[in-house]
Amino acid sequence: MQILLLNGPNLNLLGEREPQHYGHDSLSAVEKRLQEQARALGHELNAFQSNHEGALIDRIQTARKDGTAFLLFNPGGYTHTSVALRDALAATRLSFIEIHISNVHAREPFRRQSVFSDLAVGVIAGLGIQGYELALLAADRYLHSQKT
Ligand code: CA2
Repeated sequence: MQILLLNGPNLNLLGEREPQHYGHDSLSAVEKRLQEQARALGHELNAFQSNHEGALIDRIQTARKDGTAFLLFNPGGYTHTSVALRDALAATRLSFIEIHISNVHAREPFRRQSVFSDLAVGVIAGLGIQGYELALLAADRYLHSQKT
């Protein structure tokens, strides 16, 4: 099945700065690894990152029509603010897992609030880059459970 890995603003900087929060891997290394892992599970994974809210909304709307069955989504800083992205997810009714590399609950109080979590199948936070891999495994199980 088709899975979309969507990353929001500043995640293109992965591996370049703030390794104490976000680790040492680059985004392209994470995307490549996840694509290989998805292929091994019999899925195809497409990856998209943008620093722009509208571009992320457009990609979510396209996902509805292009056969995407599941979304792995790290909304970055939009996690805490973007009603427009939330509306796009609600409108397209795509199933998704919300991913945070850092433990948003152990940082500034404003990071504890997400506008997405109540719509998500699940939320992973604080497990580093590994969170993406765990989310993919959970998505695989979810997709299999939906088939039966
Ligand atoms: O922990 C996460 O994955 C976040 O979604 C990352 C966002 C932050 O605003 C959220 O509260 C939690 C920030 C992404 C910034 O990514 C960077 C990566 C490397 C260097 C600098 C920023």
